[in-house]
This record gives sequence, C-alpha cells and structure tokens, in this order.
Amino acid sequence: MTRTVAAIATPPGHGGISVIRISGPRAREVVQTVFKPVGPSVEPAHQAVLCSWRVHSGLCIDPDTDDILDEVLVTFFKAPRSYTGEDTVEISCHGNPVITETLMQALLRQGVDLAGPGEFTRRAFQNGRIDLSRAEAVAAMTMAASRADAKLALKLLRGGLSGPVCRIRDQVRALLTRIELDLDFPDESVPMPVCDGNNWVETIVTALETLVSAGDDGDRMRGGHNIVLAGRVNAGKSSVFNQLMNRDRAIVSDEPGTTRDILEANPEWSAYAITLIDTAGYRNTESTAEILAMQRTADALKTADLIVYVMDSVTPDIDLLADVIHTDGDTPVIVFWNKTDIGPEPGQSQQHRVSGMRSIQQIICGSAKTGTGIDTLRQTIIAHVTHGAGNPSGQVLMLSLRQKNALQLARDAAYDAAQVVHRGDGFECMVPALQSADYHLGSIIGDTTPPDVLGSIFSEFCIGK
Ligand SMILES: Nc1nc2c(ncn2[C@@H]2O[C@H](COP(=O)(O)OP(=O)(O)O)[C@@H](O)[C@H]2O)c(=O)[nH]1
Ligand SMILES: [Mg+2]
Repeated sequence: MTRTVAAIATPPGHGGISVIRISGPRAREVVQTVFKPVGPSVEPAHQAVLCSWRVHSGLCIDPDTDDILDEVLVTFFKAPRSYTGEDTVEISCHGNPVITETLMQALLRQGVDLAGPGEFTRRAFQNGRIDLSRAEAVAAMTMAASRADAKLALKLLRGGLSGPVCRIRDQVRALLTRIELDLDFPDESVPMPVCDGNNWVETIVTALETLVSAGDDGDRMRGGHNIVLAGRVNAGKSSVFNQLMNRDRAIVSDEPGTTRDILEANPEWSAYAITLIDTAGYRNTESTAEILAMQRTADALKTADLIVYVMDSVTPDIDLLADVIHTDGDTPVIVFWNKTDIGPEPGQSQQHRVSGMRSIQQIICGSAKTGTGIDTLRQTIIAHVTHGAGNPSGQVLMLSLRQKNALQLARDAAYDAAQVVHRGDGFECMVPALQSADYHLGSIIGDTTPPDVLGSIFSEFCIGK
C-alpha cells in the first residue's frame, strides 16, 4: 500500500502564507479529521467532504484536543488529476514556522509520513504524470538564478526536450520494427529500398545533432555574456556604464585615471544574463596603481564576449582602437562615438577606417551626458546577445550534464547506424546501434534510467517539491 506523505512546501520563515502538501490514498481522509469547513459559502452537503478542484475555507483543529490551530484554505485534487497523480491536498495556512510545524505534527499523529526530498515529483514521475526531463525541469525552475534560466527551465517543463526526444525515439523504433519485420518474414515484406533506410537514419542523426547544439547554446546563454567597456581614459566609459545601468554606479570625473578597479553590474533590461564591466582606460602612465589597473583591463578584455569601445569624439584616437582590436583578436566590438554634444560625428574617412577594421560590428554616435544614442546602444547589445545565443534552428535548451551525455551517446549510436548504410552492409547490421540509441533516448525521459540514477536525481530536490 502506498504511504500517504506530507511536507511543508514553502520555504521556512515568516510570510503571507505557507503551504502544506499531503499526497497519497489517505490524504483526503486525514485532512478531513483536522479540518472543519466554515463560512457562508459552505453548503451543508459540502460540510463533511472535500470536493475536488475546489478551495474550502475553514479551521484546522487538533482532533485530540479540539484546539483551533489556524484559519486555513484547503484545496483537494482527486486522483489522477493532481500533481502527483494521487489524491492530494494542499493546506494554505498563515506563513509562520510555528504554525506549519503544529499543523504538521497534527497530521503526523494521524498516521501520515514525512515526505522525502522530491518525493511529490518522484511520485508524479512514477505515476506517469510527467517524464523524467520534466521532473528535472521542476527542480531547475525552483533553482533558476536569472530570468534567462527561468525561461529555459519553463521550456523544459513544457516538454521542450521530451517532445523532440520522444519523436526521435519513435522514428528509431519504427526503423527497428521495419528491420525486424524484414528479418522475420524475408519473403513476405517488401524489402526496404536502400535510399529509404538511408534517409531515415540521416534524419535521426540530424535531429539529434540539432538537439545537442541547442544544449550547447543553452550553456552559452546561461554562462552569461560579459560586455566590457574599453577606451582611452576620460573617453566617458564610466558615464556610459552609468547610463546603461540607469544609475550612478561608477565614479565619473574629468580627472583622468579615476577608474582603477574593474566595476561589474548586471543590468535588468536583458532577459539574458549580462554582466556589464567598466574598466580603467588606456593611457601612458607611471603610476603603479594605474599600471595595475590597466593589467586588469587587459584581463577583463580577455573574458569579453562583446567590447563596447568608447571613443571621445573631441579627440578621437583611432590608432589606439586599432591596437586594442589587434591584441584582442576576434571579440566583436561596438564603437560608441561619445561626447557628440560637444564633438563632431565621425567624418567619412574616419568612419571608413573604423568600419574597415576586423570585428567592428557597428558605430553608434551619442552622448553619455545627454543620453542620446544610449537606447540604440542598449538595443544593439541585446540584439548581439540574443543573436549570439541562437543556433540557426533557433532552438536553445538548458540541459543537465546527464541529459547532454545521453543525447551525445544517442547521436553517436545513430551515427554508427548511418555508417552501416554507408558501408553498404545489410540493414540488419544497424540493429545494435539503433537499440543503443533507443536506450539512451529512453534514459532522458526516464524509461530506461537505472534506479540509482533516479535516486540521485530526486535526492537533490528540496523537501516539499
Ligand atoms: N560633454 C560631455 N562630457 C562627457 C560625456 N561623457 C563623459 N563626459 C565627461 O568626460 C569626463 C570623463 O568621463 P568618465 O565617464 O569618467 O570617463 P572614463 O575615464 O572613460 O570612465 C567627465 O567629466 C564626464 O562628465 C559626453 O557625452 N559629453
Ligand atoms: Mg572611468
């Protein structure tokens, strides 16, 4: 008999509400012993029973002493239309650990067990409510540290991985069935035309490669993008930094060499994880602190995914820009032609020289003082980050190491199957490779995942999830 389990599903501490979850065959019965519906909306017929998918207001009482413990809202989800697929009850009580603990004690005294980490999600998986990749997405959703991460986790939760994996697995299995039919009834079935089987495997290989690269792009997107501001001292880097951040973070001064340390901040205007980095500017100096600062600038530039080079339009130094680009190799560069409120926009020959340089993406004219051009700069940065994160198919997936591994193994197996066709061996020689692809795809959605792996996946969940 399946145990009925309960846990506090909300984080410990004080808050508006806390939620206690109870799941299992005795969930309704147990809650009915500690819950007394009250209020004008309670019809006599509903006083004794909890109706599915309805919120009931009332009191939690200790059935042993008749003590009132809290005013609560109770929602009942009848199996199988619940998160776990079992009868589930959620009690929303006041958000206070003292209260939740008392309610939990009352439930435990009714013979309910304490749920282990991830036990609700594990039950949802075991009852076929969600596949393993969706179960893992539940954990990713609660752990997401940025909007970008949350968006990617939601995509997985909505079947972004299991959908394509199941479709590919169906193709693999259809091909296996076809080959086995040919082997079993060589005379009756129509032999598979060579080009047909060939296309079939190629399609599978391509689909798996797309998924693997979608995972690689997910890594890049989550790893974040370092946008480094560079340029000569006093060009206005710190002013541009402040404008982009919409606040005065960096010290701006007309005294050259003010910024000596690297300043980092995460702007909120991007759904992707962006780190904006302000650096010390370039100039010839003998100050030890400044030489150190320039060393740090060089280090920061090495980590840059995009450089925003701030050019002082009053005294533009295109040679210095050429030097920076030369030492920095392939990192894309946007030139912000600053101080156009007091200086000229680039002339034709300047523009020609700058845009002719390798890795220059765009020149944007503006002023960090008046704010002109800052919106364009922001949009250009976003466009760069978004474009850089997407592969041609536009797919981006956040995959765990385990999922990536399984996908790669499936792809390699499918590739081996394709080689069989290329060598001109009989289709039956594809069988072991296709079976292996089938197995690895199955492990992603939890069909063929060994129990110890399942155990370690769910043990990383928090209690109440
Ligand atoms: N007129 C004008 N002055 C600016 C502009 N941007 C920066 N400044 C001034 O240039 C000086 C150096 O700016 P700062 O941001 O500290 O330059 P950094 O050394 O590159 O970080 C300060 O006095 C700023 O007020 C601009 O677009 N127009
Ligand atoms: Mg500065």
